[in-house]
Amino acid sequence: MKPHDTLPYTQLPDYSDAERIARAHDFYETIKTRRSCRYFAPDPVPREVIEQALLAAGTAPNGANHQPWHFAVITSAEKKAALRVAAEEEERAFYDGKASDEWLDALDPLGTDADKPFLEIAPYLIVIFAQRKGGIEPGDAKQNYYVNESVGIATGMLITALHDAGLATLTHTPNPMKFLNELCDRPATEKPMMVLVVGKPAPDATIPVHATLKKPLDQISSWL
Ligand code: IYR
Repeated sequence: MKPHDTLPYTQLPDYSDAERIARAHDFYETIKTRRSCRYFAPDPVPREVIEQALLAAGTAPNGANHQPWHFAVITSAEKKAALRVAAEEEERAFYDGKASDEWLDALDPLGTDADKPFLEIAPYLIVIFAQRKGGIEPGDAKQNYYVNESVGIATGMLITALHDAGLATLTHTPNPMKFLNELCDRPATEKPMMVLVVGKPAPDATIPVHATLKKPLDQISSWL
């Protein structure tokens, strides 16, 4: 390594192997109950939960530590309604012709369609933007690196943090998403990546059986 400013890395607890194994099992038990939820309760959720989850997301590994993300948190009924109108218009085009038959067949077991009432029911819509340019200091316009990877990891950590707080989420991806820049007052240099719908699940929420079928370890990994 070349000389650079350093600090000792002492924050990781030195668990025993048994503790590590137990914790790995416990975490899997927690995270395996995460589901994409399409039925939300209108109940309010404290803003502090969202703030802490966003701070957790902001610790994600990323290119050159430029942290190339922005989270626009929509809470106003007017903005949610406007987002729903725009998203449903695009979803109608998608489901009524733009999407290939193969794509629609793949979505069939999820039961999704162009109706997105949850966009007005859930207490929070977090619109996630990727910054192609930025850097570390506010106002910087440097090149950012590994932007999609960085924002993808941060989004995964955000979903995980919200799940850990007992909240349901849905990654919603209207296509195309350009309308989100204006709606959220974000510059054209930022690319909207997805809308994360956040809240409590409705008491009668259901999940598609299809979504519960997870590939076993021997299919998702190889050991060399
Ligand atoms: N964006 C659409 C379609 C959609 C696409 C995939 I791939 C999904 O896993 C789910 C939905 C929608 O939100 O309905």
